[in-house]
Amino acid sequence: MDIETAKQIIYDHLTNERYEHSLRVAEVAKQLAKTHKVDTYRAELAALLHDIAKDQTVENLQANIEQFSLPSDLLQQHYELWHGPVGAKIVRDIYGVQHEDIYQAIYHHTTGRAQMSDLELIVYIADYIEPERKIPGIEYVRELAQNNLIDAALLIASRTIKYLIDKRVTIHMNTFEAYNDLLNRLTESYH
Ligand code: DGI
Ligand code: FE
Ligand code: FE
Repeated sequence: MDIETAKQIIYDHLTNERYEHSLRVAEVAKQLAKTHKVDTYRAELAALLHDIAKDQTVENLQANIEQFSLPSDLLQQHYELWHGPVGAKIVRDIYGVQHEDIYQAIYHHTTGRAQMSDLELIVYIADYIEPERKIPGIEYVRELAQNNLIDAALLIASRTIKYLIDKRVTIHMNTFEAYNDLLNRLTESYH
């Protein structure tokens, strides 16, 4: 799939606001991919498509989880965690994007997970640091992202966990596992 086709597809799936968010995430992802020597086409495509299912109603997402035979325990999780897995299936099974790493990057973009690839890290980070995100201290995360993807992702995972605790919502195991794994990878890299 070419980049222009992907833009048209998400334009058709998303509200204008979410479409603009996806374009910004894709720009950041492309830049990070270039800096960190990751395939820029795959990073841009995965980032453009990452929220493709975000504007579906909860009922639609639920129906898609069943139709695509996604793990049924997803339905026990917070509904915010549904659009990544559903989006990954739409991109692969409906639009025919067969790259496994793009599938994984879209699937896990909300929680992260252990052993994220560089492409997964880039989508996870770009989603958090895109220029319209106004989060206190975000400039520091943007700086880290230029130097070390693991360092930046670790900070994002820990901030997300704190934020979710303050909101008193349940936290997915992948969110914790992303944090633990990134911390281990970062400290190992100092040996
Ligand atoms: O789709 P976006 O808004 O661009 O961003 P996202 O997919 O990264 O995150 C959507 C929301 O999901 C965000 O408010 C944080 C939340 N989230 C991330 N990890 C968890 C989570 N919510 C719950 N309940 N549990 C998690 O582990
Ligand atoms: Fe998302
Ligand atoms: Fe997003």
